[in-house]
Amino acid sequence: MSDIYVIGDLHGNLNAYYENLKSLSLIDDKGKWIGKNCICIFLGDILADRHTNGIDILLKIREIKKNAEKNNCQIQLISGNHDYKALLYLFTKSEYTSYKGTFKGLIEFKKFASDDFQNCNDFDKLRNDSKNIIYNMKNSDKGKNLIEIIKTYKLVYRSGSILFIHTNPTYEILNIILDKGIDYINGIFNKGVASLIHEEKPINNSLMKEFFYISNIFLLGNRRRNLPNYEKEYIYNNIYDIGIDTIINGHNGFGGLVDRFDKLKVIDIDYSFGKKIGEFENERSILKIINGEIFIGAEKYKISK
Ligand SMILES: [Mn+2]
Repeated sequence: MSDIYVIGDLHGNLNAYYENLKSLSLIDDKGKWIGKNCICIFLGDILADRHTNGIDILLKIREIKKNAEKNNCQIQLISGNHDYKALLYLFTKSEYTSYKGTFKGLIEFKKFASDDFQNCNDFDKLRNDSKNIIYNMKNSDKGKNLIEIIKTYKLVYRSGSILFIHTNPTYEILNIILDKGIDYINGIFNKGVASLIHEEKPINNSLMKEFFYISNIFLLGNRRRNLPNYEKEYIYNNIYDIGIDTIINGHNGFGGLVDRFDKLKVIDIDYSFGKKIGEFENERSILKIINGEIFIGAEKYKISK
């Protein structure tokens, strides 16, 4: 089994990106990829979050991807609720946020806006320029690179017996994984994102209905707490029966082992939600799995099997 490195919620903070990757020895001081023979998973909440460098982070991830592949490493990118809201903001007319302060990062799409909006500091107003923003994204090198990496977002990733998702595992998320399977879910998500980006009116067809249905279960229907006891037995046992014994997520800010049910563990690696900026040693949202052993957080404390 390859070693696995996981980076939790970066909230659009480029410094947190550098510090987290450096502390896992995945990049050097210049940001160049130095990891070998591993899987590196970003757990989402990069775009449209509290800081305004999400686009830069995604472009960095696209850049390191090439060197990572040369070193026999895979980069996996999982969508958070904020990344998904960025897509809704740009490519649909639907409501995209109710908590304004936490979506500050949307303003960075100004990079692709027309001249009239270059001094705009209100992302609600900036949305009026979305036609130009999309046009300029599709017709600039930077924008094309951004679209390319956005199209690689997944909703869920599995490596061996470990499942990676953005939010805490709700009953609905685990049930749809049992029902549809991981490849199917990611397939719908990838096709849906591509359709949002590339088609003029992608909304009213069965693919898009299913895309929104599945995305909402993973990213908007979240209950920000652990599964209540009455929901655990059936769903955890069935998840364990398909070979999954560990679920790793970000999003909640619980930080650490949050649940253990028989042989199934749920681990949250978001240490910076709502309170910290994620730049400092004790705020890192990271986890590594070396030779099957799990080490979590800034102290890299080991979780017993
Ligand atoms: Mn989140």
